[in-house]
Amino acid sequence: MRPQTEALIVIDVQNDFCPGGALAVAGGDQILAPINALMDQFSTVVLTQDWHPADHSSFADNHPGAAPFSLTDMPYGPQVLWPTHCVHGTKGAAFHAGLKTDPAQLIIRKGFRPQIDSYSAFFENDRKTATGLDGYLRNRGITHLTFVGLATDYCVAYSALDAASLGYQATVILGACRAIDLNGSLAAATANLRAAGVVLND
Ligand code: VGL
Ligand code: ZN
Repeated sequence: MRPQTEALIVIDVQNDFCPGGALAVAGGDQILAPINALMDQFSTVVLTQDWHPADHSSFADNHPGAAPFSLTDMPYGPQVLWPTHCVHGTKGAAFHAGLKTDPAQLIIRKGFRPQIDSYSAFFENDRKTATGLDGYLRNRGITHLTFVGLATDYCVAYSALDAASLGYQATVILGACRAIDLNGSLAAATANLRAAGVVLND
């Protein structure tokens, strides 16, 4: 068992990010076994869930004429327009049935405000609106975070980068993550993670 100062943060292991889902990440279901096994080592396990209303502004479907995976300008900066995914309450938004959820003490939902997307478990894409996760972890004296889940280059990377900038020791276990890899986003994300001092493990 790891020290009580460590937490495992499991990002968005939801049906829509797994094979057959609306925004399927290749091999997304291959990480279930390693994540489930890792949970046994941590006294604090947090799960996140991408949790969008149907009218969410990150969906290409809500921008007439826009193609999925194209970029748009939001008041907070450029935003990828995604296929409609993880609509709250749908099967696609549910955790993959193979993910152990009993060990989780907290489930953080993010991306529920129609006008702001949220990749990070800490801050929405305006980089200002907090999810509350930092307060929860700090309150419990947690200083070391290990990140796993989907997708490496979006929600996992943004979460780990925010963790580092908030002062946590952050590690990403790449073998327990899978990437979307849109226009070089995986290489960019790993470079940013290394530059921020996030430890990348197999
Ligand atoms: C994610 C794109 C859109 C993720 C969520 O979980 O990485 N990516 N929404
Ligand atoms: Zn999303």
